[in-house]
Amino acid sequence: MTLQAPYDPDNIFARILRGEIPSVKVWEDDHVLAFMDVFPQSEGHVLIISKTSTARTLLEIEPKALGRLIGATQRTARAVVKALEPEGFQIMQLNGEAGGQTVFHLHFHVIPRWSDRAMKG
Ligand code: DGP
Repeated sequence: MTLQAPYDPDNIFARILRGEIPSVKVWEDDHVLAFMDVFPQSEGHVLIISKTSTARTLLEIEPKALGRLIGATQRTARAVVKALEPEGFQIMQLNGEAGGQTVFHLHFHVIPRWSDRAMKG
């Protein structure tokens, strides 16, 4: 699948947004949703997505929606750090199949990390 493929309205995250697939929500507002990753790379791995943008990758999202998504990612990281007190964290954002992306609704990962716990993924 190329980076330019059209947005699939039945991708997993679109279905989560429509409530067709359950998710463990961390928080949401009118523009963004943060929810737990079902295949976590560490305890507290959270995904953040836009509710309004149908961008598949970082290349497509318009600046205002991107700003909201980045702001939500920072708020999520703060909440995860407060709750779990990791020694560090990773922000991950993958684009295209060759870039490791598996769900084609743009998303950011917040992945807490501890030096004494093996990294998954
Ligand atoms: P990426 O590889 O960047 O496209 O990440 C997609 C992430 O989505 C991956 O870490 C696993 C997660 N994921 C896949 N299916 C589901 C699902 O049905 N529910 C939730 N909560 N996460 C999912």
